[in-house]
Amino acid sequence: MSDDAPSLLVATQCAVRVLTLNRPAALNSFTAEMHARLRAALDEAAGDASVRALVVTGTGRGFCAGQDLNDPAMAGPDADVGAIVERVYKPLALRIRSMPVPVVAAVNGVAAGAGANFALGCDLVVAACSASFIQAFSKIALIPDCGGTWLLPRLVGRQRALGLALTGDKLAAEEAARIGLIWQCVDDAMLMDTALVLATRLAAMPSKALAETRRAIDDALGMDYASALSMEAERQGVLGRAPDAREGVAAFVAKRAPKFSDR
Ligand code: T3D
Repeated sequence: MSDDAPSLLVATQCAVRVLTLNRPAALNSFTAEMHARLRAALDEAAGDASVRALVVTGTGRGFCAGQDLNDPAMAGPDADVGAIVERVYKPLALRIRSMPVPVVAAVNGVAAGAGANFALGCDLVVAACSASFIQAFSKIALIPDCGGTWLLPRLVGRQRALGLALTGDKLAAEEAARIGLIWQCVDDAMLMDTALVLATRLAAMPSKALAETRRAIDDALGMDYASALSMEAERQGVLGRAPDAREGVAAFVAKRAPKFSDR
């Protein structure tokens, strides 16, 4: 691969935007430059009404190995790691979580450090059977970032979160699916087809309601039962008055496919 190859590839298939991390020689680890491209591409997709689902994946044998430990701007001896996490990893995690459309991670190979948590922060994670997840932070004397401390215990419970984070052991995709860390593990050859079929299906669904579902589930995790029920009533009220809900009901009654447009 030439040094001039873009570190992020952007493609569109119907209503699905596919973002591919493209630094395979370094297992698609994050440089400042790749962060900037990814951020711009996510912002652009969020603002483009024709985009109704997103797939993120990587080229080569890795999905993403987290921070590029050779990037002097971000991992050199003088790097302020806390400031970097605040400046790039926190906004990345929040951007994914606030996308107006569903985000599917198609994990094609090893996902380590912030690369693992970037994937786990997506709405649905589909991984190739040969892929793996590594909370590599403890091996370089750091804690999980890019949302790892929040995501891991919520996805797999405190004991498994600590097991993964303290040991930094590699977790095979099949086991990740078995314990509920990810949505699905598929044959390597089926990864992109599976992710694209899933994303295309989600793209035809009511985007606004899907994004509100994500927000409600995340918010409910911090609420008591009664508060969650009140939150559901309030937000259902807003969605119920929106055009997509009217279209959904009208399509059901008319026995036709709905055409959703809210975003
Ligand atoms: O600024 C900050 O630091 C704050 C942000 C922190 C967030 C983080 O993500 S911290 C965690 C950083 N990531 C890691 O610690 C993972 C480092 N990589 C690995 O442990 C291993 O590469 C893997 C377990 C992921 C894969 O192992 P393996 O044996 O399959 O591949 P490999 O031979 O180690 O790597 C292949 C190439 O990718 C190799 O380059 P080479 O020798 O062929 O020229 C290797 O150096 C390169 N590579 C892999 N990971 C990184 C990397 N280069 C730079 N940065 C990496 N993170």
